[in-house]
Amino acid sequence: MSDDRTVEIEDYTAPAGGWGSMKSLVEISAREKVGPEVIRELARQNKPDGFACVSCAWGKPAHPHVAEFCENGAKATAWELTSFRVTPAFFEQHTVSELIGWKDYDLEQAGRLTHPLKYDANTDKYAACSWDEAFAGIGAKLKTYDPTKVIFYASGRASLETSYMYSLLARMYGSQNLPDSSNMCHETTSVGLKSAIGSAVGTIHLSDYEKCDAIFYFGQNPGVNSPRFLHPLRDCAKRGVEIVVFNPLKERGLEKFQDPQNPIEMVTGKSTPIASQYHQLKTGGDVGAIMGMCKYLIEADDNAKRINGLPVLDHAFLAEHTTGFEAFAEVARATEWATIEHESGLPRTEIEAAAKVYAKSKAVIAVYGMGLTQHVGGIDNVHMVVNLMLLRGNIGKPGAGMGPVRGHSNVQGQRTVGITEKPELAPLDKLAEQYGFEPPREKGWDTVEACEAVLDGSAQAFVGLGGNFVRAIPDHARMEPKWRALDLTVHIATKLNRSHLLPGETSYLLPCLGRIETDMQGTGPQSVSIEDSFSQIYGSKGKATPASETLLSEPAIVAGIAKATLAPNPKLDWDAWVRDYARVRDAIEVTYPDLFKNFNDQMFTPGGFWKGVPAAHREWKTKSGKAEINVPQALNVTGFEEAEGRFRLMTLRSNDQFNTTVYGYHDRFRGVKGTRDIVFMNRSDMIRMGITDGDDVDLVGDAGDNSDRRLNKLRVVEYAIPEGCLGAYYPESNLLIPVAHHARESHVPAAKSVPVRIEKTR
Ligand SMILES: Nc1nc2c(c(=O)[nH]1)N[C@H]1C(S)=C(S)[C@@H](COP(=O)(O)OP(=O)(O)OC[C@H]3O[C@@H](n4cnc5c(=O)[nH]c(N)nc54)[C@H](O)[C@@H]3O)O[C@H]1N2
Ligand SMILES: Nc1nc2c(c(=O)[nH]1)N[C@H]1C(S)=C(S)[C@@H](COP(=O)(O)OP(=O)(O)OC[C@H]3O[C@@H](n4cnc5c(=O)[nH]c(N)nc54)[C@H](O)[C@@H]3O)O[C@H]1N2
Ligand SMILES: [Mo]
Repeated sequence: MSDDRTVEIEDYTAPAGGWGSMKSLVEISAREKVGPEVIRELARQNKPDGFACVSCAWGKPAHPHVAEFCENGAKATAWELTSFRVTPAFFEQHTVSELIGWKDYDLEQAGRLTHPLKYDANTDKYAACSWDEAFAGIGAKLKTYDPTKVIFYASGRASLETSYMYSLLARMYGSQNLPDSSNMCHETTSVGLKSAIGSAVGTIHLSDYEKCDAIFYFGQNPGVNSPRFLHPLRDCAKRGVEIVVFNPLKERGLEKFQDPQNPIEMVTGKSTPIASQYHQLKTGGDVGAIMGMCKYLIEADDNAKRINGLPVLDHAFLAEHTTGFEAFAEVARATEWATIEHESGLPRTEIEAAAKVYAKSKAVIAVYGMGLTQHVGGIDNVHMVVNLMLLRGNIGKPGAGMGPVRGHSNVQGQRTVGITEKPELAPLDKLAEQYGFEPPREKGWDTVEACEAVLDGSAQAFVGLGGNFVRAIPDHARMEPKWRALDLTVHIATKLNRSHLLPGETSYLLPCLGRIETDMQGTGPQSVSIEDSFSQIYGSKGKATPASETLLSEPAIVAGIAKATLAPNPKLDWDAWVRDYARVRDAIEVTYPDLFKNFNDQMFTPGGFWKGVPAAHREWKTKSGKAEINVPQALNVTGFEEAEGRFRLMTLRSNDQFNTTVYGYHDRFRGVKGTRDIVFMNRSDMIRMGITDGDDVDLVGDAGDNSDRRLNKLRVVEYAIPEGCLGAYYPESNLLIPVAHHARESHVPAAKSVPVRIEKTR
């Protein structure tokens, strides 16, 4: 069932990209037994007239490369176009109790789901049912609940059209419980950027990478999670742009890159070094490190003023565009270097070296990902990056700005078209007028609140549009038993995963088309649209043969549930929308006239069309009307105190996974082969604890909340990771994270600094 699971741990010295990525691609294509169709589809991937990759949210250039896909994007395509199928016969052979013992890898490797299924508690099996039966069954159940107790979750892959329909379904039903995967991901950005600069998203365009002269890069791993970013990064490095990285781990994509599309590099083995400075700070040490840089810059500016030298800060910008500078400057001046060094784990010399690059640069981009957002003090992290950028006016000018790298291909877009639990973020009055109904006005549940509602029994039902929710959230051992107490669970999915194996009293599994497949409806083949990390919106056309004739598209499934659940509404014809998705886009344009002007005409613009971001042109939609410089609550963002024996665990993605989808057991760049059951550990910590490389240890939760959380038998890998920090793979390690351990305000689970202890496995 599994692929090669011979365990080997060794240093991997090759660059990101290169032959390693070619080999990895060939391996997965062979394993999925994909047909020649995959080659045709790869040639269409991320092209103006093709389909938008189902992997990450990186931008799709107007003038793409011949092959505008990366190793991991190609894996995602092969994964969706696999020749394996999970038919009703599969479920006749396996009970749910048996399947729940399977590994994440084996469940998804079984193949694409083909038929709608209903769980039968008597046989403990899923069995095929008709689509009509499924919709009628779900509708009948939903009608019996208090809508405010029903969760409508969405993973960030579904298109703008599906997402708009799904959010309408929930609100017309009476629920604002519309969390999406963003709640585990970049919600910290949405909250932190919104409060600081008045726009909840990144402020740069892809083309700004051609104009910047420095990049400050925090906690994002491009070689694995957004490999097409390696091309602009390589071009920047070649142009002499300084790339200053802050990351507890030396990630290969940030060190060197060999372009698989460049025959000379491939044949000669040449690669391009990426980072000009690499600072391996402690996990949770970014506020300390950035405070150090700000202190250096502010004090250098104070000195310049004293001697009538050139100012270091952009005072005109600060005066015209910001508030809060003086209060922040006081804190920065008063913070001791010893404290900064301790909290960041970096020596003053390193922090000053970084600050000097910042001081001399004219246009700086700040990049970040989960390394900043998934902490208790995640908002402080985001605010500190903004503070640094504002000191020299680096937001809202060419070649400069905030560049958060989003996760799922349409996660940003889902929020744009109404998938949000926050009433103030959806145009409720407009929806009320457009569709003649009274939408719920009270705040709904986000991911953490949905988990709490399942734990305390107040949630009645869960509907999931994609994702593997129960596996992606924290605290598995506490959550899973409670999940089965739900009255109804419905999953719309392409492949079997663990969440499906925790059925509620009544449970349906609804298989859908993937984005790469032909979506044939009444008016012909349909296109969908998505929004990337740069707020560019574009169309995507699926052309591959559907995995099964019995699949429905996501819009058709959402419409099916809606029609079975809601009273008919003369202002909304669900069937007409499914016949022609252009009508859904018309409706989106009516709801959001400013963002989606001429949506249908514009959606195939090469490179997409821009929805507009006010902060990108220095329009600050904040309370004060200016960009706000915030003082962080604390330099330590972990949310817990340091204590003897307590480690900061960061949960990581390997190079062989897409979230909870495990493609394989190798993590090439980190030198791990054949296993995911490892923990990265620093040499001095190992010596202090009498642990040697290859020993087995257990990780034990150390949150002090009287719950036992234990992950057994991980092999220790001696690794270049800062002292006091550990790394282990997600989702296996999620059981160590308490539900209550999340970012303040944004409620993103704090998966990058989890308090744990280590015990030798007995
Ligand atoms: N192939 C592939 N692509 C993906 C995904 C995938 O799983 N596989 N997932 C998609 C999704 S949904 C998302 S959200 C993105 C995630 O992409 P990323 O944002 O890159 O997320 P992670 O890999 O979880 O972690 C990012 C980095 O944070 C570093 N880090 C950990 N703690 C800290 C810290 O305290 N400070 C700093 N400065 N760094 C820290 C880690 O060492 C790691 O390099 O990728 C998307 N793309
Ligand atoms: N400890 C820890 N936990 C984390 C993270 C972390 O870094 N550390 N990261 C968090 C982040 S950033 C995220 S985004 C979450 C995401 O975590 P997941 O929920 O795992 O994300 P997905 O990739 O959306 O879910 C995979 C499932 O989506 C289904 N699927 C795939 N394609 C489609 C499709 O086209 N349509 C439909 N309907 N279904 C489809 C498949 O059945 C597949 O099993 O995990 C979060 N959890
Ligand atoms: Mo994500």
